[in-house]
Amino acid sequence: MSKPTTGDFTKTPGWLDWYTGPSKPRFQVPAGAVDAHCHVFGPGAEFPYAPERKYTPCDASKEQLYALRDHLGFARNVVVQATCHGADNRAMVDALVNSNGRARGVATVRRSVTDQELQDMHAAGVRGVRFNFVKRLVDFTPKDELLEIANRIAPLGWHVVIYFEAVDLPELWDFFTALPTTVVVDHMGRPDVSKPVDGPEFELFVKFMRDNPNVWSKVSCPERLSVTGPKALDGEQAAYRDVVPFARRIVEEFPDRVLWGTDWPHPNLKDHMPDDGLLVDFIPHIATTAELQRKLLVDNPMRLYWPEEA
Ligand code: 0GY
Repeated sequence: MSKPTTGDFTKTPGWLDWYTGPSKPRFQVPAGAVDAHCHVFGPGAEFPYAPERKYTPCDASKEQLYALRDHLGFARNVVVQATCHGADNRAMVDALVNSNGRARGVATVRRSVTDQELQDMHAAGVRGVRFNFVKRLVDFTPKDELLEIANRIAPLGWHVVIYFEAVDLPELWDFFTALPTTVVVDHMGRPDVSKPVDGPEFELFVKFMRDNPNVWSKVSCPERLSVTGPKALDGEQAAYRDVVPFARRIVEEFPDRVLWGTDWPHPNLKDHMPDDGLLVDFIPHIATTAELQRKLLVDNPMRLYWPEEA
């Protein structure tokens, strides 16, 4: 793949560029697999980063994303609006309309969005909005504004993607359970994987999914959650092995409500940048049968993002 550039902006100090030479995964994903969580950044010279952003990334273009898709053996992408673009969805929408129908998107909108803008985004392939509660990434948005947005996008058949840290789930519970749409949680609600998989914190997340059949989870981002890191101990064990029990538990208990994504180009990683091929090789450790793999990578994302073809 080509090298990352910086466009007209200065990257956040210490910013890690995405991995330019991802390995070819040993795990072959099923035909029609969807990378259901990835981003584009800029390029900044064409699609400027938002003034209110909390970080300035390296550029990560649609061409680079689609080259990675092909390299890893995936068929489609779900491009999620990244916080560095705020509520300016142009880079994400541009990626969708230049994907030959092989990408759908998740936008960030404010209360001021017009019905026509929502219709236009729908025509481009947007199928959801993202509500972000991670304080290092975004400023606070009032819950009444978010609920108003959720009620406006519900008739379009869109869903809400929520991003939050595990410790904040109790406080956010009532708001989440009041949402009128399918709700997709990013990265399993960011569990602290140094705590037990059957401890109270993760049990609460499992209960959240169990009690609310409209809640789905992305079992993504082991590289973000792992303490043990990418190094496998021996041939038998996965990279990011401390995340395996958490993701596997969710896949096995909720096989019809899980999604997987690379999270390319991996914003805000401080210690290491993952080899995307290695991330794909993580999948059979958390979805251990061909049936679970097909649901995770094909059936579920198709039902949510391309229901007309599912
Ligand atoms: C992710 C995670 C992060 C960032 C964003 O939109 C974003 O800036 O999502 C993060 O820093 O944890 O899903 O890409």
